[in-house]
Amino acid sequence: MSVNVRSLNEDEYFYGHKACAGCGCSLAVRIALKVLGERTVAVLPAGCMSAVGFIFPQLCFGNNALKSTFAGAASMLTGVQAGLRAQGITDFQAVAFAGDGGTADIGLQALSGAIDRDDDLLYICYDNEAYMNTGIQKSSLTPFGARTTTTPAGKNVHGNVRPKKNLFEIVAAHGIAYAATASVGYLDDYMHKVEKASQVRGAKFIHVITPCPTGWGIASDETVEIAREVVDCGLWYLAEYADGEFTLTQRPKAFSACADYLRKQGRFQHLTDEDVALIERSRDAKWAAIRKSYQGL
Ligand SMILES: Cc1ncc(C[n+]2csc(CCOP(=O)(O)OP(=O)(O)O)c2C)c(N)n1
Ligand code: SF4
Ligand SMILES: [Mg+2]
Repeated sequence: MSVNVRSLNEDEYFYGHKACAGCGCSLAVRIALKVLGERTVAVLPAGCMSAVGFIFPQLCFGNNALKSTFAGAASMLTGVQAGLRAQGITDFQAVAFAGDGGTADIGLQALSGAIDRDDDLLYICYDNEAYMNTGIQKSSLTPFGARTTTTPAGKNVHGNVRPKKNLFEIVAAHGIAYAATASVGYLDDYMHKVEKASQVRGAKFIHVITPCPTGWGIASDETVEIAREVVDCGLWYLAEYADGEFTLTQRPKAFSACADYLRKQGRFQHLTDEDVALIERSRDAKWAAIRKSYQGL
């Protein structure tokens, strides 16, 4: 039987950390570790989750955990799991928790190498859509129109002018054993995917959307609601890739309005109606492509 809220491990492995109230990223780390269990070795590169988790002497992991260089989460995890196996230890899970900057930008080469070697590891990218730990700078997973400290909103330029990188499809294009997208707004789906990944041998990747109240300009009790809305309005989608096929794990019947999702967040307050219409058109184009190549509709 697959894991659910009732069967989820009651033990905590990520607690007492210093994340902001309502941090969606800490929820993703906490829940994944509850699914993976105590015999998990976690690697976290520079980023909010390592910054809030490794504050000596208040270390916050109940399982083994290491901090890596910003670029090197995947390669350190390769070494960790190979080292354990060399000692004859096989009853463990190896997982990385890396941010969008640490994954889609500086860590992409190490991740690509680990997938290419089909190393037996799970790489979870928690995506808060900017370099939050260093003060909200744009990454390649920052969405179009978002205001960050490096993509300010003014009269002529309305925040980020580039679209969000298609990281899930880039990872899948490696022919990886298992990859999935998820959202902390749909925790059952996320838990199920973490569990599924833990049962697959080889390289696995999960890209989970994790709102950041501080960087997104939302209240700390809106995290889960916003993480649901981004899926419901079609700006994020829940899917899997395995055996060479893409599958949707949630079939949206009708999208809610993108404007409702965007206007709730401080980082999108400057958007004009034309900007919102442009975002909706690019959502529709993305979904036209999804409908052509994904199963499950
Ligand atoms: C080589 C290197 N460059 C820059 C930094 C500074 N740095 C630490 S965390 C961070 C931002 C990380 O962003 P992301 O990966 O999205 O994680 P988040 O902070 O959002 O959780 C940066 C730029 C660093 N530690 N190492
Ligand atoms: S800045 Fe954002 S991602 Fe970082 S700890 Fe705070 S809420 Fe979490
Ligand atoms: Mg980030």
